[in-house]
Amino acid sequence: MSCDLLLTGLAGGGAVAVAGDRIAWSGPADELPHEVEVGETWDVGGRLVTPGFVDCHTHLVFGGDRSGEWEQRLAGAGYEAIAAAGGGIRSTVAATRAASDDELLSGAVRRAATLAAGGVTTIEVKSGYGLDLDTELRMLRVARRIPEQAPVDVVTTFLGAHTVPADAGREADAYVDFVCNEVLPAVAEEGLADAVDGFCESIAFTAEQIDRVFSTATSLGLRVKLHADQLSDSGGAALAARHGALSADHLEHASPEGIAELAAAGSVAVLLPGAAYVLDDPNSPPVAVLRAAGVPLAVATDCNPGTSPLVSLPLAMHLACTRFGLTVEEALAGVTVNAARALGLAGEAGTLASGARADLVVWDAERPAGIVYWLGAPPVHAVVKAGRVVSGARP
Ligand code: DI6
Ligand code: FE
Repeated sequence: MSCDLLLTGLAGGGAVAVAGDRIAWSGPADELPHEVEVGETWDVGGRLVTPGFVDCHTHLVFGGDRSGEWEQRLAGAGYEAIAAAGGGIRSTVAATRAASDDELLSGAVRRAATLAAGGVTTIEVKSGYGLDLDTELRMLRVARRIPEQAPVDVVTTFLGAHTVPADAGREADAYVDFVCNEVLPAVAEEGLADAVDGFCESIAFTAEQIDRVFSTATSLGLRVKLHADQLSDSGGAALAARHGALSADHLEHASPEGIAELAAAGSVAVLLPGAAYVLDDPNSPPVAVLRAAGVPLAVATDCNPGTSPLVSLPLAMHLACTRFGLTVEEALAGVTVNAARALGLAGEAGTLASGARADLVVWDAERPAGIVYWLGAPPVHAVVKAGRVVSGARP
């Protein structure tokens, strides 16, 4: 075995060998097989090295800005009332349709680069602010181009069932027909999405409507995931489980029965504390019930212009610990191994196991808490993406 780069001197005495864009070996330094031929050696000086972080739930591609809406909420207006009055998601839909591809791409790249500066090397990006055929396809094409300009891999998710658009006087059922019969087949035909998501909520779609979207997705060979039980118990967790979802996300109001079904289906629970924080939602996901059921927990930013304008995954980890009661170790697993699993990338991302993509972060910290407790300045020392040092210097 030979490797191009050997990282030694990791906190805890570990070493990681990188060959090409893959991890060749990792483990205690004194167990490095003698036959390994080492190219360059990099002594990281006792620093913590983690897998590159995976942000497994974002809405990075959008037009416009909702800071005015946020000010309205500061003055007492409710999120659901703003949505019902035609603001909220629909205002971002109007701005996204009006934006050019270049405008959409430059905003998304700026946010992706900010996430990357906080240790993220893989990002899931959803559509859902187009809600017409052309703009949904444009959003996904733009998302796929983010890696041309930021050092991240992107996984795309089609979220046509985000809300019923204001135009064409469409009723929810007719809009769901349009998504199933016209948009989803076009998305699948062009290979633009890795998964399909929906917003199952009183202000969006019923479980029966999402059920139809998911059945269509499955028939087209696409895995599903769901915005489930965020604002109310809409039966989202059970619906996700019934379709073998990769993940059910939010879950503030999920029932114990729904959680038992998620556990049986092997779905990941993606916790999104940024949205709970920004909406000042006093409800937390039932973390103790999820833990007891053995549901893997992931943590993501939910970066979106309405409910979570958050571009730091370490800050999402911090909020998951302080607001949702996760331990630091759970938060770390939540942005690595479990986040990768929520994207169908187990073994490929979010792990230092041999064979995985060589995405690594060297932290100016000796222990995970040294990453998570900082607010606003993630202590990234260097980032290795697919075997190449993309930020920070090595001696
Ligand atoms: N993710 C979403 O898609 C919705 N809430 C959430 O947490 C709405 C996002 C928005 O208001 O634009
Ligand atoms: Fe979301």
